[in-house]
Amino acid sequence: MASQPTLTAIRVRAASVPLPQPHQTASGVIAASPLVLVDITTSDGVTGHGLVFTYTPAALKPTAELVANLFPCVEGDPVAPLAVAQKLSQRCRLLGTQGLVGMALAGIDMAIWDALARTHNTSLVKLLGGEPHAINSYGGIGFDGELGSAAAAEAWVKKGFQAVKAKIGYPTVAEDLAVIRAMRAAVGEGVAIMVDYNQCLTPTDAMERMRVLDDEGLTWVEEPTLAHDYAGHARIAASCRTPIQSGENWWGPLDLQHAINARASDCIMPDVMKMGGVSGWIKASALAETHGLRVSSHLWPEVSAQLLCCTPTAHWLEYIDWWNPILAAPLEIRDGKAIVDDGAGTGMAWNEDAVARYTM
Ligand code: SMN
Ligand code: MG
Repeated sequence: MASQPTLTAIRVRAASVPLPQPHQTASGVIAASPLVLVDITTSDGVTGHGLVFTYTPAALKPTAELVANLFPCVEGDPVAPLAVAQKLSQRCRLLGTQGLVGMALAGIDMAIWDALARTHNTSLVKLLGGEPHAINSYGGIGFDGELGSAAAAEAWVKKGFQAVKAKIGYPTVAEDLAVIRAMRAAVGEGVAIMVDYNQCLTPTDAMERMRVLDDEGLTWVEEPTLAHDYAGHARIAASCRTPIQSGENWWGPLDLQHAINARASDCIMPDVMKMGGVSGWIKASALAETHGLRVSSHLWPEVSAQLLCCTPTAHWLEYIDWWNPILAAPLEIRDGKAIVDDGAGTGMAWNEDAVARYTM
């Protein structure tokens, strides 16, 4: 048997990529994406890529440094991402694996899975034993008011999308309702509409608002209250017919298990970074299957599309194009579906000329 390649070097860069328009949520505005680009090279000369999104520039350089500082723990180890994830999580037991540490670990995990797939000259989906296929995707809409949200919804549908998701959490539920109805009027009955509160309500406020929104035919209502208030989410979910969606802020499969135990969410949308990279997603996907929970994705459309191909209860892909400026081959969407092709790796590789412009 040929000897297994090993992890030989890492390159970590910090970049800030401006959004085409600032993305406003009920819990803050994002005007640029602070990104840590992780490149891990193997003894075969293959380089795998991972991407960490730190939400705020304040966390960018510290996260980049964490990635660089953690790599020596696994330098020289085989290109075996599950084994590396296990080793790193054990090494970080006293420190903890949430927050910036978890994000840094996920960047390393994504890069090693990418390297492994590239070593075998195959895609992540084929490496995992899945079959590439098109994935239904939705377009995101910011906190853009009645007119802005309706116009944005119409624009997504004109591009072929069959689902849209808007930020809500306006001062009154009447305004939330007006935004939802304006979008519905713009896109018609056949298009799925989701809404996202980004954790801005108390459970009681959310239950009150859901009494008003429950007849709007929403596909889901996302994070109505604090992401880690599983009991609060469970009370809201039990009080309404509209499915409650959550998951983008859960740290690893254990948070998912806690959410499942509490019946916090009717469907789930892990974030491949906060869930612990590709290794974390695989475990979350198995838990979701055994509990009959539909799985959608959060950000990272390239790698998430491939992972959804391997997720038995796959639901919707969240499509964003924010990171396209630095990607060599951004995800392609046709008729509202993400096209998962036969390209090697996770689908994330850099457009180096562009990276040079945005690196800090
Ligand atoms: C979100 C994504 C990225 C930045 C802020 C908020 C979000 C979503 O909650 O669901 O897309
Ligand atoms: Mg969200």
